[in-house]
Amino acid sequence: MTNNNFYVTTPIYYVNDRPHIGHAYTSVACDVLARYKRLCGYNVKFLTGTDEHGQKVEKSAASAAVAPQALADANSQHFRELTGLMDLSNDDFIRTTEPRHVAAAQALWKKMADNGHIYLGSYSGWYSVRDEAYYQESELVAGPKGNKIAPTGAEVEWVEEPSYFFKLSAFEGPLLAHYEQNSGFIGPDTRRNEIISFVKGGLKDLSISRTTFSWGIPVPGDEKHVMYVWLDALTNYLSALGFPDTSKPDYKAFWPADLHMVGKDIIRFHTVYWPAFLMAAQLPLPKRVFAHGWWTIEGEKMSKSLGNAIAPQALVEEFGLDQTRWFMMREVPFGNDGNFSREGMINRINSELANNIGNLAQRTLSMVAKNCDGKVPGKVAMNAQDEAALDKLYKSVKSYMESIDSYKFNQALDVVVAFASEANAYIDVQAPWKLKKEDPKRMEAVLFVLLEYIRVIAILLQPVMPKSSSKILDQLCITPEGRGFSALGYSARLSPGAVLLAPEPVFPRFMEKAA
Ligand code: ME8
Repeated sequence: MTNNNFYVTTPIYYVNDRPHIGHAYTSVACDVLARYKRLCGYNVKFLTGTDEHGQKVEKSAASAAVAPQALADANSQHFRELTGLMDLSNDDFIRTTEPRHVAAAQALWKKMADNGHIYLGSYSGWYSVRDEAYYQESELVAGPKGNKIAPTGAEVEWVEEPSYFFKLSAFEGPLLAHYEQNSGFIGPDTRRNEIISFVKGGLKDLSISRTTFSWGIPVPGDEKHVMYVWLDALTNYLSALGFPDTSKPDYKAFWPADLHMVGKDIIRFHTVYWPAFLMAAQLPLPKRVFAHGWWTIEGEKMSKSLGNAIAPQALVEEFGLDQTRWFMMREVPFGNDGNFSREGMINRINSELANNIGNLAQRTLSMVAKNCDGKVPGKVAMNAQDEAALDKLYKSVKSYMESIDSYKFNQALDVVVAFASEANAYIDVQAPWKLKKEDPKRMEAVLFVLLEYIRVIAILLQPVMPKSSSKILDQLCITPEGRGFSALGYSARLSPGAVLLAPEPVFPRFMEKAA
C-alpha cells in the first residue's frame, strides 16, 4: 500500500568537532527532498541531530579538559545553529544523550538479546577511534611510524576487553537476500555492488559493547559495559519516532524510513549493521539508503591537520544562503565526489543566478511595471508559438520531478536553467521594448509568456532556494496554494489584471571586494 508519508534522515553528526561544509551538504540535500515532497503534498518528517557518545567524543573532551557532556552540549548547539543558518526545515533534532534516545537504544538492545542474537565474549583486535570502527588485520596497511592504518587513513589501536557480541555472521544470507529482493535498498548502484561483495566476503560477529571507557549508554543489565557507539547512534532514527512505543502516531506513520541519506564513508554501517540489527529485533528495514560523494576543498582533502575545513557560516556570509545551497546542489552530480572552489562558486552565482535567472526576472518584471501598469497583462492573444513554448514549459516539469525523485539534483536544476535561457532568448527575439510602440497587444502577450516562465521557474526553485524563490513568488503575488507543485500547469496560470509588487532584484552579481 502506498501512503502519503515521507521520512528522510541525515546522519547524526559527531560532536567532537564543529560543522563544516560536508555536514551542511548532506543536510541541505535532505532539506531539498523534504521541501520538494511537502510541495508535492506529502506529510514529511525530516530528522537531523547529533551523535554524542563514544570514545572519540570522550577523548576530544579530555584533550579540551572539559566533561564529555559539556563538550556535547556546546557542539550540539553548533549543529542546531546549522539548521537555522542553512534554512533547514527539519521537524526534529535528536541528541543521543536525550532520555528518549537512551530508552530507545536500550529497548532495541533488549529485543536483539531476547531474540538470542547477543552473547558475551571478549574482543581482541584493532579499533579506530576516529572512525569508531573495528578492522581486520588483513584490511590494514603499515603506517609511517610503524603504526597500522585503516583503509580510511585512520590510525588503529589494539583493543582487548570483555565485550558483548552481535551474531552478525548469521545475517549474511538474509542481508544478501534483502539486497537481491530490494534492488533500490542501496544507492547509487556502485555502492550497492561494493556492499554486496563486502557481505559475500563473509561477516564476522560484531563487538557491540566496550568496557575500557564509560561515555556511552549502559548495556541493559550489565552496566560495566557501554553500548558500541554505532549501535547507539543508528537507533536515533527510531528514537525520534517514539520507539519503543510502536503505537506512537509518528512511529506508525513514518517507520520504516523512506530514506537514510549518508556520505559514502558510512554506507557500511547503514546497509550492513543497521539492517542486521533491525532484522535481529524483528523490525521493518528502511526503504532506501543513499550515499553521496565526498567534497574536497580547492582540490585537497578536508582535514583537521590541513586546517582547510570551511565553516558553512563563512560561505553564507560571503556568498549568500541560497547561493550556497544552489552551488552545493548544482556543482556536482549527486553521488559523485566534488570539489569546492571559490572560482566555481562565483561562476555559478554570476552566470546562472545573476545573468540568467535573475536577469530574466528583473527585466521582465520591470517591463511589466513600466508598460502594463504593474499588472499581469489582461486577455492576451498568444500565437501558436507562444502556446507551444508554454506547453513545453508545463510538460517538462515532469523531467524536473523525475530527477529530484532520483536525487539527480543538478539535472533537475539543468531543467530550470534551460527554462531561464529559453525565456531570455525569447525576450531577445521578440524584443518587447520595440513592440511597445509597434504592437502593444503583442508586447502584452510576450510579457505574459515571460511571467509564466518566471512563475514556473520560481515554483521549481523553492526546494533549493526557499528564500529567493519566495521573493519572486511574492512579487508575482502568488498565494500559498499557488506555490505547490500541483500549480505548475495551465490551470494555475497567472490571472490577467492581477496587481504585482514593485520589482526588486533577487540575485545580485558577486563582485570580489577590492583588497
Ligand atoms: O559519521 N564531503 O558523523 P560525522 C561530503 N556520527 N560529506 C561529508 C564530508 C565531506 N568531505 N565530511 C562529512 C558520523 N560529511 C556518525 C554518523 S549516523 C547514525 C552516525 C558528511 O560527524 C557526510 O554525510 O563524521 C558523512 O557521512 C557525515 O558528514 C559524517 O559525519
